[in-house]
Amino acid sequence: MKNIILFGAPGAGKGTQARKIVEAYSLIHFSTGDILRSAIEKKSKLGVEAQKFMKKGELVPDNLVIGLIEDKICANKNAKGFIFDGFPRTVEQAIVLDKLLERIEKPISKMIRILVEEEELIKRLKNRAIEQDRPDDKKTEIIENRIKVYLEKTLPVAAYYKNQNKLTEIKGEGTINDIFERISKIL
Ligand code: B4P
Repeated sequence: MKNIILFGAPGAGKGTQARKIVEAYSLIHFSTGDILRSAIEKKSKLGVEAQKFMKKGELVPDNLVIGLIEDKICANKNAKGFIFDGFPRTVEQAIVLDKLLERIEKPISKMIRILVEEEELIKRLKNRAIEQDRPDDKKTEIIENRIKVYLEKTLPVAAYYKNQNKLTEIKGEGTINDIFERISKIL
């Protein structure tokens, strides 16, 4: 079983690459961002709560996000593996994920961190605002806050997996296919 975490700043291309990996390697895609956006669309209890944080570019609280992962892992115990896209985003989330995977004896195989310069991230997210109409991409202040939150709360997760010798970093600039090739070499 391969359990891979795709890691990077907002707009680094996690979702874009995760979709390609899932297709090529038949892994299960777990994107907390997609799940939360779908909950917002359905106006579920989770969605109403998550929207308050996402529209400001803040992280959704751990207690709301952690329940999602438990359900998904328990429902797919015999899968070939998972691609975790946008999760874990805090060290607390990483600790819970490790414990859950330990229970089924299928630990994280690798974290792949996609490195992209801040100027390029902002450019991509502004383009995405036009293409996909995502409210958290629309204002420069919100994008900047998401990058700040990433640096403060999410970046320590890379150090957490580096300590476990599971971190690999790749350059995330170039064409989508170039980056996919870099990831494929690692996988
Ligand atoms: P996410 O849905 O995870 O999205 P993201 O970080 O903004 O973007 P991603 O890196 O996936 O970029 P993409 O491939 O789309 O998070 C959204 C929000 O949800 C968070 O801010 C947070 O509030 C909340 N949330 C999610 N998970 C959470 C958790 N675990 N805990 C708490 N809160 C959580 O690429 C971006 C754009 O670039 C696209 O338009 C794409 O087409 C383009 N692009 C990609 N690769 C490119 C390339 N090589 N060249 C040019 N453009 C490229």
